[in-house]
Amino acid sequence: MVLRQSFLIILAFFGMVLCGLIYLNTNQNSCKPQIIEKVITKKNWKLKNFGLRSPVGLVYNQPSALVSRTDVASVTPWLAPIVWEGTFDSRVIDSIYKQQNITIATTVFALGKYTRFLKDFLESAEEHYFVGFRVHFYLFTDQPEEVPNVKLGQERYLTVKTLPSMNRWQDISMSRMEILEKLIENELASEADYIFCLDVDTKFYGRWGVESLGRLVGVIHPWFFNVPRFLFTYEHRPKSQAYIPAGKGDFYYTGAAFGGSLKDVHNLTKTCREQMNIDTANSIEALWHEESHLNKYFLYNKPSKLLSPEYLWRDISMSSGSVKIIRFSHVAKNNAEVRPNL
Ligand code: 48C
Repeated sequence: MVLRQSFLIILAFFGMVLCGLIYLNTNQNSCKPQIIEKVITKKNWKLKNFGLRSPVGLVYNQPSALVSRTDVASVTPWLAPIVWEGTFDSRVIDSIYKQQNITIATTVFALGKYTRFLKDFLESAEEHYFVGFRVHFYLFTDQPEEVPNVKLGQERYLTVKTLPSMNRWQDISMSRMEILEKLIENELASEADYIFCLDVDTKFYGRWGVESLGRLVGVIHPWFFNVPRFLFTYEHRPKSQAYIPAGKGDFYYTGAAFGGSLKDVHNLTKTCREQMNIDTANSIEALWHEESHLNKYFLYNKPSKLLSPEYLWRDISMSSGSVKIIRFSHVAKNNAEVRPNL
């Protein structure tokens, strides 16, 4: 009797093991296509990893491990460079990136009366913005007929995309995140290596070059680079997805210029769009719209490179001690006159 029982127990055990193996095998097989499919469909927005190859024949001054600018910080606590004039050698960095066949996509939005800024933006970009490198401008506007005819140099491209007009300037500004997210998803995967998203009521006055390239790039806001963070205009209402608690925050980044690799900027724009949708559903709009969400994102997803306010100044007429060169600046405008009235 005992012998019979033990035989049955052993039989049942091996039966379960066999079933388990069959189950695993079939499920594993059914899992496998999903895993493989995920890998195949996952877009390959990898940054081309060229490294920092430097040409043999390049002649330049000896760099110093001891001497640098003492009036500004050139690295963050998480060891991201902060780019200021005098912290890089443009010849060295150009020679490094010249060897890489890169394309920088650049988006700019000009709806309503903001089309008036396009001529200066594009003409000054031709003079100062990634000069000598391949740049593809993507210009979004509700009035394609108002796009000025600006002569672009070699390897410089402009694609105009038409958008419906919007009544609130806040909506125009915020809608950029979703449009950028979809542009990267649908068009840029094979077209570009880096992307920068810039305000159009701006003008270039000095070099903006490959020293600005990086995985995830934030620009320090010109009004807040030299003040304590309790003065930063973060969103401090916990109800908003852009909420940053009092006493928290690294820098105040501008929403008028940001960029990086396609993969990172896609994640940034997607996250900001999702957060803004949640706020809308909760009937709240962050204090400074997508800029508030950008600052929340950069607090928890630290930029790998920061650009000093040289890269987005407040107004060309006002300079400041540590800002030795103004490369790109908002232009003076009458907001009431130029923005759509509600
Ligand atoms: O294209 C427009 N039209 C508008 O009426 C308002 C904003 N915009 C776009 O959004 C421009 O590209 C602006 O640069 C950007 C939002 N930024 C500003 O309005 C100010 N620089 C704060």
